[in-house]
Amino acid sequence: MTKEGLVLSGVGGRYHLLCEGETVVASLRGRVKDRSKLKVLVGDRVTVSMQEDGGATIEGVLPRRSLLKRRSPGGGRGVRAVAANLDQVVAVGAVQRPDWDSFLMDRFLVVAEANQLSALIVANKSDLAGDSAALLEPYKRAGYQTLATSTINGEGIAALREKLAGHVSLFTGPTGAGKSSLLNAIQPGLSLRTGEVSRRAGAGRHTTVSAEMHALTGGGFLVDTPGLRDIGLWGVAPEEVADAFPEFRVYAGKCKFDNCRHVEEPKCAVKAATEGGEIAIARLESYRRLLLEAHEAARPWR
Ligand SMILES: Nc1nc2c(ncn2[C@@H]2O[C@H](COP(=O)(O)OP(=O)(O)OP(=O)(O)O)[C@@H](O)[C@H]2O)c(=O)[nH]1
Ligand SMILES: [Mg+2]
Ligand SMILES: [Zn+2]
Repeated sequence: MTKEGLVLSGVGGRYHLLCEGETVVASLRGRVKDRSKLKVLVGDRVTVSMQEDGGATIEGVLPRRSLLKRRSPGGGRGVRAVAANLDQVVAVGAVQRPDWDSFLMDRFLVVAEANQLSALIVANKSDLAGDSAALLEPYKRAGYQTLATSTINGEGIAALREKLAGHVSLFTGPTGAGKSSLLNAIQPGLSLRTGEVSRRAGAGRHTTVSAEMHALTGGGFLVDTPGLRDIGLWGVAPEEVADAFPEFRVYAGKCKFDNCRHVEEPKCAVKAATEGGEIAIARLESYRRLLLEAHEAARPWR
C-alpha cells in the first residue's frame, strides 16, 4: 500500500514522517539511496510504501515548490540543501548572549532572498539590556518585517505566532539565539531541548543537532535548525548580490553607470542614499563584503 507523507526529520537514514495524521518511521528504498542526487529533505512530500510488518519505505520525492540551499559549512564547496517546501525564513538573533551580529544576519537574509523566500527578522532576548528597536531599525527601513521577542517576559510571542499561522517557516540564526526556546513558546507542549549559552560556548556545542519540523496547532509548520556560526552563499552570482538587498532596488537604477556595483563608482545613488541616511551604512558594508565573497565563489575551482 502506498501513501503520501511529510518528512518531519531525517537522521542516520531514519526518517520521521507525518502520514495521514500519524507519525511513521521510514527508511529509504535502496534504489532511492543509490541515486545520490535524490536527497530526502525535511519538508519534502514523499510517497511511502507500508509493509505488512509495519515497516515503511520512502519510494520517491514529490515535486518541491521551494528549496533552501546554502554552501557547506567550513567554506566547503559543496551545496547543502536544508529543507524543502518552505514559505518563509525566520532569522533570529539575540539582543545579547550571544551578541547581535548584523553581518551574519545580512548573510542569512541574502541566502533567503537567493532562494526566493521571504524573511522575518526577530531580535530575541529583548528582556536583556540592549536596544532591540535600534538593532531592527535598518531592516525595518529596508522593508523587512521585524519583531522583538522574549521567551522570558512574553514580548512579541503572540505577534510572532500570528505571522507563523498557516505557513511553513524555518528558524535560523546563531547558536544560542533562542530558536528552540521560541518554538517552545509558540507551540506549548513541544518541549524542545534548549541549552545554556555559557556551558555551550565553552564546549562549542549546539543544542539542536538537526533540522526538525513541528506541526502548529491551527495549521502551519515550524522547522527548528541547529545554530550556524556562519552561512555560505550558494549560487549567488556577483551581479545578483545587490538584488538581495531590497532597499537598494529603488536607488540602483539611478546610479550614473548602468552596471554600477555600488563600490567606488562615481555618482552612485546607493552610496548617496547611505550618506543621506535612507540606507543603513552597515547594510552597504555587508553588501560589499558579500560581493567580494560572491566573486571569490564564482572563480572556477574545478
Ligand atoms: N534572557 C533570555 N534568555 C533566553 C530567551 N530565549 C532563550 N533564552 C535562553 O538562551 C539559551 C539558548 O536557547 P536555545 O533555545 O537553546 O537556543 P537555540 O537558538 O535553539 O540554540 P541551538 O539549538 O544551539 O542553535 C537558553 O539558555 C535559553 O533559556 C529570552 O528571550 N531571553
Ligand atoms: Mg535549538
Ligand atoms: Zn551604484
